[in-house]
Amino acid sequence: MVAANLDAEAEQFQRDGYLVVRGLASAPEHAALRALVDTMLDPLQGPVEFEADVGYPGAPKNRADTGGLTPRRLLHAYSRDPLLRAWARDPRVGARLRKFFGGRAPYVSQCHHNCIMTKHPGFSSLTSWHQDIRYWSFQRADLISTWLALGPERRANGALLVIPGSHRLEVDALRYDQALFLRTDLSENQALIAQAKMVELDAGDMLFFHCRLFHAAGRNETDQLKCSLVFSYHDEFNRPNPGTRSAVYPSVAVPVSGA
Ligand SMILES: O=C(O)CCC(=O)C(=O)O
Repeated sequence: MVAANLDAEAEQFQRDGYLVVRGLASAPEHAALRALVDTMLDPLQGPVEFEADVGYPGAPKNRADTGGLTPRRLLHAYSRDPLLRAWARDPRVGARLRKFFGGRAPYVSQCHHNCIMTKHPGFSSLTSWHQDIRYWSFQRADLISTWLALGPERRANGALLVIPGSHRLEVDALRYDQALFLRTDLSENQALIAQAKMVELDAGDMLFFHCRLFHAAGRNETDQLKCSLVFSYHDEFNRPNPGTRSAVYPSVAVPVSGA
């Protein structure tokens, strides 16, 4: 029964480049994670990427500007706490990743994403259209990220937008800007972006998405913090290229049974 569901999920993932598993974390599980994250936000525990650091549209320009020290990502989630490590290596996640990787064993990267994404009321910036692989360096552009919602994610608080199937596109280099975001002034990019879908999540829902999937997100216009736990995975035969930032910390094997 579980295997049949995983097959169907894998088929959908391969086709669309993303998949949402509803209620993967139970209410006590996501409540415990959210309570843990709250302790990391007050007092703020580093390392942290601040809104002023991202340089995204709407972000304060400097840390000294109003809102500049608004946390955007609590970095190094894996090494922060045993509960976060357990989630990165949860067998329910691992079993799916192995399916999506065609039977190859998944490893969690400590170099990429590996963070708690926060979007605070007041000073959150939007993220333009991009593929996560743009700054990563692996033998193959075939990684998968997981995004566990720790509260509701809707348009109003900056839910993710994705372009289904875009992980299979070959996009000419001229269609990106210097920071490797899709140029929105080009009609062919506008036609692609017009296919976007919003990924609405509730606490405990997990989004799996491919590193070549184009995605974007808006600001948090509500008065409530949004936060999500995000890890990235590669398979046992897809290693980070030596000497790159993708190889700085070792990846960790993920158990795949017990899903
Ligand atoms: O929440 C957001 O603004 C999107 C973040 C994102 O796409 C990323 O960090 O790759």
